[in-house]
Amino acid sequence: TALAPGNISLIGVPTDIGAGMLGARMGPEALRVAGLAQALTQLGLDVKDCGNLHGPANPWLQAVNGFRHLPQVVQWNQLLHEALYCELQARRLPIMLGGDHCLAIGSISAVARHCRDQGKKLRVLWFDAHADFNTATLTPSGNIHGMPVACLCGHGPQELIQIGGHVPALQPKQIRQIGIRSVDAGEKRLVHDMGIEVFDMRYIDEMGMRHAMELALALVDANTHLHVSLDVDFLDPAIAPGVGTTVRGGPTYREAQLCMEMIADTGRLASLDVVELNPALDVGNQTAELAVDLIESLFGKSTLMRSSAAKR
Ligand code: Z70
Ligand code: MN
Ligand code: MN
Ligand code: MN
Repeated sequence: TALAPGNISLIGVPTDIGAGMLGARMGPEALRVAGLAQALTQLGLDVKDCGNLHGPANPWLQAVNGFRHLPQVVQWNQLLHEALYCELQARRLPIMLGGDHCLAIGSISAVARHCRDQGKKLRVLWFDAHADFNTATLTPSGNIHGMPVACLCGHGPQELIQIGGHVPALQPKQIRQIGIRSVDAGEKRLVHDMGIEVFDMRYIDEMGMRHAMELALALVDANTHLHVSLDVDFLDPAIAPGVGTTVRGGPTYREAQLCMEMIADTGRLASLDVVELNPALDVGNQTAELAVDLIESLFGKSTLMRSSAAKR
């Protein structure tokens, strides 16, 4: 199987502007300290670290009309949208080092724009404990990291939903959510009504991660751009304590590795967000190290030359 393209760009997005807790702004450095660039280089990839984007500071204010820090979230996402779109146009595979999950509005809108330019199909795999489908009226917190999927699907403030120039940036049928286990009441209804395909923990318990991933990756073909948005709180808190909102009962190390390996096998990974890592809450740097470990698998580290029988 083909591996992902060989030119990687790391884009640091050091912000916690959309989160309910401070600290995710340190995520990019923790991933660098955990050796992300070196690990990818060892796999034979050409890695360029673009450094960090510089957006507004976190003013730590109350929500206004259902949104906390909306103007700052808009600025960060506009910056990221442009930076990422440039890397994609330069035919590089960008990895967003987050930063809280609100950054997916900027990243995925840029990926969607790139796919429209190139006539590519887009598939977004959203690994998260949360559905991140809140709106101003549904949100219990006003934190915009709980809203990126809704915004990408056209439900959100004008300034955020129009960032890619095309509203909505994304169709619900382009998204698969995996690992979901904490969804707010109103949010549940909306995710259902939008028709998002969700492989929640109940599904994974009953059917297994392999089956969930086979379906999540169904119909991915040579003309598909695969975007992975990895919220570290997807993982069980026993292995990933360094996140702001831990939810127990997440995937194990083995299940998470399998997800990454099955994605690597498609050879279609074309962009990646790694978000919500909060080094202030981590034990040592173990969650960042785990993220690097999983990213290595995503880029084919553990993939042996497998017979077609073993693959099936
Ligand atoms: C909750 C909210 C959330 C991430 C927490 C939590 C959302 N549904 N997302 N951590 N990554 O406030 O909207
Ligand atoms: Mn491309
Ligand atoms: Mn999230
Ligand atoms: Mn989450």
